[in-house]
Amino acid sequence: MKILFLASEADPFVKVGGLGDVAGSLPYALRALGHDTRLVLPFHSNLNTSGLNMHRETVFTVPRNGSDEPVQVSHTEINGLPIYLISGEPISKTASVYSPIPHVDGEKYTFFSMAALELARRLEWAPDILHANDWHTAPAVYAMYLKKQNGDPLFAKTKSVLSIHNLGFMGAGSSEQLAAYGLPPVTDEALPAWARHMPLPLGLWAADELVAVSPTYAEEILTPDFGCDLDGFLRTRSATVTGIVNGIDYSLWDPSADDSITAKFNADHLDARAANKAALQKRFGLAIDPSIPLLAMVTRFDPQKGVDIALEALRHVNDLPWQAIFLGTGHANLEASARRLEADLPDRVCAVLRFDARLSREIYAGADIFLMPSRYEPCGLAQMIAMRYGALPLARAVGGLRDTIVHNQTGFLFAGASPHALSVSLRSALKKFPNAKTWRAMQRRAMAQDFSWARSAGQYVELFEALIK
Ligand code: NHF
Repeated sequence: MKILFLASEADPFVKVGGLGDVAGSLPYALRALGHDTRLVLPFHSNLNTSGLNMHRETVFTVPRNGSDEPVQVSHTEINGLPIYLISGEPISKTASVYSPIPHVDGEKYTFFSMAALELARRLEWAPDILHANDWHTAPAVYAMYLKKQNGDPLFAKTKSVLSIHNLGFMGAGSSEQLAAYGLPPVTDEALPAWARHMPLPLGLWAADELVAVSPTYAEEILTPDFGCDLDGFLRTRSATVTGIVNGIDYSLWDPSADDSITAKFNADHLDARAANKAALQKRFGLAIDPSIPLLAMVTRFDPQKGVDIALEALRHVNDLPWQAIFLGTGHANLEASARRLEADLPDRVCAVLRFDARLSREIYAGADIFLMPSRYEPCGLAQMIAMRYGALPLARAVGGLRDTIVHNQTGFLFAGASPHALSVSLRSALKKFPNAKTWRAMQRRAMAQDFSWARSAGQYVELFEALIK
């Protein structure tokens, strides 16, 4: 199959969130399964292209409000995967992948989406599958739908798939930009009126298949609690909604080969893991004691992630022995709450308020329990990494967390997004911790899970094949 894969960000060029991990892995995994996958990204000036051989592929224009908007395309290759980087005025305007100004991103990603489709034409490369991701590339799905309606032969056989990594971000405020590139509102009343001219809803409306990044998230978005007011519309499309859990890159996340950690280890040599915990305790001025459970949270400090829930819950279990490290940055009020807990419990809590990829690895390798009390979690990657490194996740049973963690087997799940629910679950996990035999058995089971990309790419391929049949 020929698969045109569009994304706003991809590792190793740039990674802002989980989408960067996905777009930095899935296209390679699809290619490894024998499919002609090609990745298209916007060429932001802050992209890391060091060591890559880049060459100018082509230049062309896309129509915008009666004039022509110039597009330049560069080409490179990583591990055999062709990658096209799109430049042009709307993209060079900002150095960063996402701007806080809605219409700036609306302009950029509508331009990018239109340019990516036009690129396929210039390459005379008719894709079997157009695979878009989130709101940024959803306009391509809608634009292709319109092109097909107008009898465009290039896309006559192309099917579109839109992956939903986060339904909450829809690209609001881009209506004028969509119109400028010739994308009118839809009139279908199945879509709520406010959504008829917004990038993500248009993509959800036009795509042949919708993929949520976990089976549970696929169910959740059909409900009022998680549907962001599109649940009614999504229920009308429920036959075309599936869930496929993301993977993690096993070569990048491997505790037996990770140079960032103090002591490498694997499931057969878990003893060696203790040195990582001791190193963390020492570095952060905590009592160096293997018998005290070390809790950790590595996250964006965002209400979605439930940092506030974790901070409050720890106060509820203050009668038990534990230590905790928080790593991440984000909302100022959440950072301040973390600082307060650290000030109140200085000998057991450490708040490291920065982005630190290396330290995150040391934490995965040394922590005993990894907290993820997310309010919603489409898939979640950190719990899979934690399991791979033998840190047992303690997470809310939501979205991908529910699909990847087996309660009391590979981690701990609890139901409500509240400090009380978390503290009850944490209390029972902390009680289990002194039983080294059971704990180790859980760690081994967690480490043995298969979260490889090969597995999810296989599921995507099955879906693509069914679509084009
Ligand atoms: O893993 C990549 C990521 C997910 O749960 C995560 C999220 C955003 O919130 O699919 O997208």
